Amino acid sequence: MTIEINWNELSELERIKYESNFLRGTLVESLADPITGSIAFADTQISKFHGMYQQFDRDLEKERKRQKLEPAYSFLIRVRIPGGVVTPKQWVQMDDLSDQYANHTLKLTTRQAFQLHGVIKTNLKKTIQGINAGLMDTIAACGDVNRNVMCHPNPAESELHAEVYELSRLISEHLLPSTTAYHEIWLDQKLIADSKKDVEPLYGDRYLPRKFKITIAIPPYNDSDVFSQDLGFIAIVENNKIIGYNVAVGGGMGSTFGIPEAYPRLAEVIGFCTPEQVLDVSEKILMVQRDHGNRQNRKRSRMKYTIDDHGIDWFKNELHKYLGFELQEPKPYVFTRNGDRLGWKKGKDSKWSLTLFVEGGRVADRNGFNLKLALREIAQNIQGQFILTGNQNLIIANVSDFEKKKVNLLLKKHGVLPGEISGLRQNSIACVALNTCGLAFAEAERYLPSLISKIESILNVNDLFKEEIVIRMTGCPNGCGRPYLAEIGFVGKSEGHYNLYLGGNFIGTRLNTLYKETLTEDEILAELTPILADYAENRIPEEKFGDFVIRKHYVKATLKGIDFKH
Ligand code: SRM
Ligand code: SF4
Repeated sequence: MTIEINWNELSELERIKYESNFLRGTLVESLADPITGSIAFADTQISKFHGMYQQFDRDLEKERKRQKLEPAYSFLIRVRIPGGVVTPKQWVQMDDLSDQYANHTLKLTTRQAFQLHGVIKTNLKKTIQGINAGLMDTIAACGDVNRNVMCHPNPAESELHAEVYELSRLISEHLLPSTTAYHEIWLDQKLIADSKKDVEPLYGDRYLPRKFKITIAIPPYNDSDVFSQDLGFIAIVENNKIIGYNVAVGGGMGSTFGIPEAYPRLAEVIGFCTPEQVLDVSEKILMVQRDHGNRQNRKRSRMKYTIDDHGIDWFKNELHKYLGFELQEPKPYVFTRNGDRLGWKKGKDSKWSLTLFVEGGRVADRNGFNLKLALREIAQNIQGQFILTGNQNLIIANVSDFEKKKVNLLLKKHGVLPGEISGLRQNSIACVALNTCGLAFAEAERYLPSLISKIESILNVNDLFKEEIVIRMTGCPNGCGRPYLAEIGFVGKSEGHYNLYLGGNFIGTRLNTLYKETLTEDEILAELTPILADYAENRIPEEKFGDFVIRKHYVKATLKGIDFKH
């Protein structure tokens, strides 16, 4: 029986996905079109499922318009790396590709993935082939599918961490789309003559209503912001063994100015499952969202809204029907922090790991601070692993005593061994924003470092330089740097103007609250100066900044996403 689809009721993307013939669209034709550096509109949507976004250089926008030229189109390519783990060889491969085809930088994202920026259309295929030659891929790194699966970032830390890393890989593989379009288009694998043979048993022919995100946390570290994800697993450890996972559903950061029905929301813990049930639970939660998510309005199509529209009890019941069994009662757990713990640490087998601060996740060589070169040489000289964290940082993991010395020497040689970094900067995240992000209203990655330097002057006066405070900035309300979980959050409103949010907590379990709107830099500093002075003077021992601003009534705690105001 065929079901009639009333396309008029659905978002335009639904038809594009349906008509794409399992993600083929007219990508081959678009790539071959020599007239333009862009691809057809429908292909810009379908290419996301293959791990790339069409963009243009926004710094050149006005000048190109003046010269009556089309925008300077290029693409970002996102590499799927479950758990963020790559070999040193793969690091070198990515470094090579960034120089050959991209803008000579690597971006380490907030979801433990690599991004290459500035790849022009004629280099797309070569770049994707290069990534695949390095045994990585970009499948489902973007699009209405399950995205890169995150987890606690250091499998070298202990057997428990290795176990969650392996699980993140398995979940990622299990939820991949099955279409062969990627292999045909990018890797020149044989065209399937009758593409009707393609089926998507999990996703169906219109895939998910919207993107879907998963992470796994191991308490006490909430280092991948488990409550910001559609689906979060919280490992429950007894006698040094993972006995299972609490299941949290319905997180998401995206919101929109002027649309109150689009808001950030924290995931809720709905139960507990055994390690053997994780794949099934992931699959069935994704299927509930596939079948019940909103396909009319993409502003309301994330799973967080499916849950708020139908209620958490409905969602749980529905999930239990799909599963054929019930989740157990959730187990107690405690988080003590989010963010990364920087510096050298000894892990299992007496091997060392260095968590290195990478400002804004941008790996580049600048003014004698040659991070990119240093990491390349390190990768050429050690075994072990390179691990991208969920906070845009990098762990050089699993190295011997001898290799540790080499790493330190190479960092020093290239000017990277940092002086002391403030507790604020250590806990900073900035999304990409300008010049590549088409949705940015304001700078983030290119601006936050200098704003932090100015806030550090205030911290110094108040003897707070070492105090760890979570600060995050995004260039628009979509929330790519998870700003609504920060103790100090900035969201770009227009060029040079930001909303200031206060009152997220240090453990990533509370949304922050709008404190002041549309501030310039001078206004930001003027607002923060007395609050930080008050904090230094009047906090109770061990009190974190985000808790202090609530206790002192600078803002009220946001208890539910639906109450979040811009
Ligand atoms: Fe994001 C869209 C960059 C993590 C929520 N995100 C975008 C795009 C692709 C802009 C676009 O659609 O044209 C950005 C590309 C900018 C560029 O030039 O690179 C972009 N997002 C990023 C990255 C690179 C930010 C970073 O600096 O690290 C992160 C890549 C992650 C990855 O490797 O997959 C990134 N994005 C996130 C996160 C954080 C997370 O996943 O933990 C969020 C918030 C969590 C969530 O999904 O709710 C996030 N991005 C969005 C949204 C809002 C989604 C929503 O529900 O409303 C958009 C816009 C959209 O989808 O319509 C978006
Ligand atoms: Fe772009 Fe907005 Fe995401 Fe920043 S938060 S990368 S400006 S979409």
